[in-house]
Amino acid sequence: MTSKPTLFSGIQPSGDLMIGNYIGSIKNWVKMQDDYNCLFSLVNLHAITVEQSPEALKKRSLDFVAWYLAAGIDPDKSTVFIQSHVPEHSELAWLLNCHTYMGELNRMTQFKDKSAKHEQNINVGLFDYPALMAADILLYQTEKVPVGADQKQHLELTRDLAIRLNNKFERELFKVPEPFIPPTSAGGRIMSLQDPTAKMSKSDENKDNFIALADDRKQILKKLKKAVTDSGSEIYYDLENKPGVANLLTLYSVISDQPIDAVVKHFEGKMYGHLKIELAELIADYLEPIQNRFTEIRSNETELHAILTKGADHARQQAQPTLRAFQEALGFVLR
Ligand code: ATP
Ligand code: LTN
Repeated sequence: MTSKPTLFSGIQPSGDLMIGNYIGSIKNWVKMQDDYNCLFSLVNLHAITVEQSPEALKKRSLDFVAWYLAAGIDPDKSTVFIQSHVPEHSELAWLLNCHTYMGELNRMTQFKDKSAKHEQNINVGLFDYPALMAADILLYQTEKVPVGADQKQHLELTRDLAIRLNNKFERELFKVPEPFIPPTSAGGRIMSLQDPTAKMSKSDENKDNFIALADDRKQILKKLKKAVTDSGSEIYYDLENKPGVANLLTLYSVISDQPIDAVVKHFEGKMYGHLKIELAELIADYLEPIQNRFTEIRSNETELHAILTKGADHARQQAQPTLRAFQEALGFVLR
């Protein structure tokens, strides 16, 4: 067994993986890979809380795993797996359901947002999404969870559940996990290109709102040229009054690995148009090698399946002791 602390994170195979997902989470996964016992999951049980086309879901699942690897996740260091391959996630989710209050789930803003967006399909899974997410995390005695700012509330619920159950059963059933969320100025919340007051989302119907990891140079330039900026013409960082420009500066800063101040200085006396064009080139140059690796990795499905099988076996091994200990605490007769 490893002595490194455990880190867990996941992404739903919905929509087109985009730059916000990369900056808010995957980029940090890669950085933290050496210091933690990492598990990175493709959370398909979460994805079906909104309607998915089965063929698209299947293709996209392998695409996303290939993007993880292309971005720098090393399957020899980290456990990469598909959530549904490890049935312990669903099992623990049920046990947690019986300790999660309706009132707690009712307060979740993601549930409110998604119910408004999918009025015809407000299913029980969508409501219960955070209990499954808590199961993902608690199953592995996770200490760190690198995610974007939109997941903060779900992580607080996960922590509350861990504390509640440890107290109730008077033993340390679960580690209480810490979120790892970059500040907004460092990419914790990348905003939509057309509406910089809303979060960038990979399932957005309007693809002009996000830069997909698969977008080519021409598409990136077109999307950025169309990006909504703010009144005035001076380039400086003001999240409240100039959210559009602040978002572009944040993207520039994170991708070029320079502090925002240096980026603002670089654009002193220049126009919004300069910022957009330079940013497009920067992102296209950054994504190009990742896209090339993606194409290569994605072309070998046998290898992808082998990585996922090994990942699922490894994850199951790590999950079982925690699940059994909780079943024991609940008074289940163990087999
Ligand atoms: P969907 O639109 O399908 O709900 P999403 O784009 O919100 O998807 P998720 O699968 O929910 O993506 O999240 C994957 C990871 O990306 C999470 O860690 C999430 O916090 C992060 N993330 C999502 N959107 C952003 C964003 N705009 N800025 C920074 N991080 C983000
Ligand atoms: N809800 C997350 C995806 C997710 C997740 C997790 C993230 C599901 N389970 C466990 C971190 C840890 C989202 O990004 N929407």
